[in-house]
Amino acid sequence: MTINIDPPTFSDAPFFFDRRAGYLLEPEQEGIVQSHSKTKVAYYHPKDVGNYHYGERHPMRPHRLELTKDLVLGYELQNHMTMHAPRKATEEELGEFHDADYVDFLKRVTPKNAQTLTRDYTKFNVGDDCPVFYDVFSFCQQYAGASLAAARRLAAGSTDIAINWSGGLHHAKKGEASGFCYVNDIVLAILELLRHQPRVLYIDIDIHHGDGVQEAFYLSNRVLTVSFHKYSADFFPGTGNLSETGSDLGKYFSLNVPLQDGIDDESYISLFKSVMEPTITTFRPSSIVLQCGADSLGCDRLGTFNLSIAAHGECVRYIKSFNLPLLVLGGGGYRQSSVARCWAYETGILAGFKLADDLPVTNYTEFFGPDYKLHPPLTGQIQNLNTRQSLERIRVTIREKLRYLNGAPSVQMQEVPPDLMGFLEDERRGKEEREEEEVGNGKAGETRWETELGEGRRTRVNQG
Ligand code: V1D
Ligand code: CA
Repeated sequence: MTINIDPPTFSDAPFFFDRRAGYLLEPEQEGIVQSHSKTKVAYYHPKDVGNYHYGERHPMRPHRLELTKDLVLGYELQNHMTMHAPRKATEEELGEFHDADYVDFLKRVTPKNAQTLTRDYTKFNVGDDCPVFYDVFSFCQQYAGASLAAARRLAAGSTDIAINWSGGLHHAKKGEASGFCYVNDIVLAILELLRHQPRVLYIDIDIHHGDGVQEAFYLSNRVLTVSFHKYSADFFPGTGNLSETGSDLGKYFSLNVPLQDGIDDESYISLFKSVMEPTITTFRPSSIVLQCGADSLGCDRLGTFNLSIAAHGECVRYIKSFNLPLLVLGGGGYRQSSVARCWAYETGILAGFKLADDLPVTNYTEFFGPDYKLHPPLTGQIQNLNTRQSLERIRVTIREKLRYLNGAPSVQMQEVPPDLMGFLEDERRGKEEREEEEVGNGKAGETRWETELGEGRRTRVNQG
C-alpha cells in the first residue's frame, strides 16, 4: 500500500493534543501510523448483521455495518485486534432485561402474521419507526449477542476495549420497541458488567437522548448515565432535559446535556471534556460503556449538528485516555458513508492507529466518492443555535449536580462482595463459552478473521 502523509485534519490541530495521552505520531506502517498503545482491543461483528432490511423508506440501514467492517479490514486493523463473530443472544439472556411476553412476541412476529397481531402491535410499539421486517428476532439476537459477548470479555479482563458497532440501540424499553430499537443491548451489557464490577459509566453521543438506558437505571447509583443530545419538543424522543437527574438511590446519577441545532466541533468537545472529566474522577467507574451514534455528525439525514468525524472521534479518544475497561457501541447514523468513515476512524483510534486519509479500496468503494477520503470537507453547515451563555449554563449546572455525588455510598464503596448468583450463573455456562472468554480465539463457534496480505480481502478460519 502506498505510504501517504496525512493532510492536517481537525484532530491534528493543537487544540486536540491531550496532556495525558500525548498524541505524537510514530512512523507510518502500511499507510497507518501507530501510536504508543499496547491496549488489547476486541472487535465484534455478528455474521450477516448487515444483511437485514428495515424497509425501503426507512432511514436505518444495517448495511452501514458492512461498509464499516470493510473499511476496518481495508485499513488492516484486524492485525491489531482480535476479531469475533459472536453467537446470538438466547431468549433467556434477552429476558435479563426484557419482559418475557415482549421477547416472545419478537420471536413470533413476522411480516406475514403481523395483521393478526394488531393488538400486540400497539402494545409493543412496532410500526413505522420499528417495523416488523423479515427475521427481526435474529437481528436482535445478533446485535445483543455481540454486546453481551463483548461485556463478558471485558468483565473477564481478557480485553481492555471491546467494540460492537452493531449495538448501541439505546431507545428499546423493557416491554416495547422504540426509535428503531427492539432490544436494548446496552442495558443487557451493563447488567452483565454489574455482575462483576461495582460501577459502570454510560456515555451517549448519539444526537438522540439515550432514554432507554437512562430509564433502566434511573433508580440506581451503580450506573451513571450521561447523554449529549438535541433537545426540543419536536425532536425524538422528547426527553433528556437538564432537570432529569434520577430518583431515589439514583438521584444525581442521570446527567443530561440538552443541545440545540448546529453545535460545532469546538463547543461540543470543550463541553464534552468539561463534563466528562469531573464525572469520571468523581464517580470512579470500574468500566465505561460509550454509545457512539453517528447521527451527531454534520450532514446526517436525521441529525442537525455540525460535528466533523475528527471531533466525534476526539470524544472517543478522550474517553480512551482514562484507561478504564471500555465497551464501545454504535447507534444511530443515517448517511452510510459517513457512519462507516466515522466508525472506522474510531476503530483506528481505539486500536492505537492513525489512519491514512486516502480510503483503502473495498467492495463498497463507490459509496465514498467523489473524494474517497476518510475526512472529506463538511458541507452544508447548519446555523449554530447554541450560545456561549446556554453552553456555560449547562456546564455549570452539571458541575453543581456532580458535587452531590461525592457523598454517595456507591461512590465511596471500595469493593463489592462477589455476586453469588453471578458466580453460580458462571458455573452453569457451558464449557465452550468459558473458553470463548478465557482463550479468546473463537473456540465457541467464533470466527477468527485473517486477511490475505496485499489484497485487503478477508478469509474465514473456523476455530471450532
Ligand atoms: F423518517 C422516517 C422514515 C421512516 C420511518 C421512520 C422515520 C423517522 C425519522 N425520525 N422516525 C423518526 C423518529 N420518530 C419520530 C416519531 C414520530 N412519532 C410520533 C415519533 O419522530 C425516531 C428516531 C429514532 C432515532 C434512533 C437513534 O438514532 O437514536 C438510534 N440509536 O440507536 C439506533 C438508532
Ligand atoms: Ca445522546
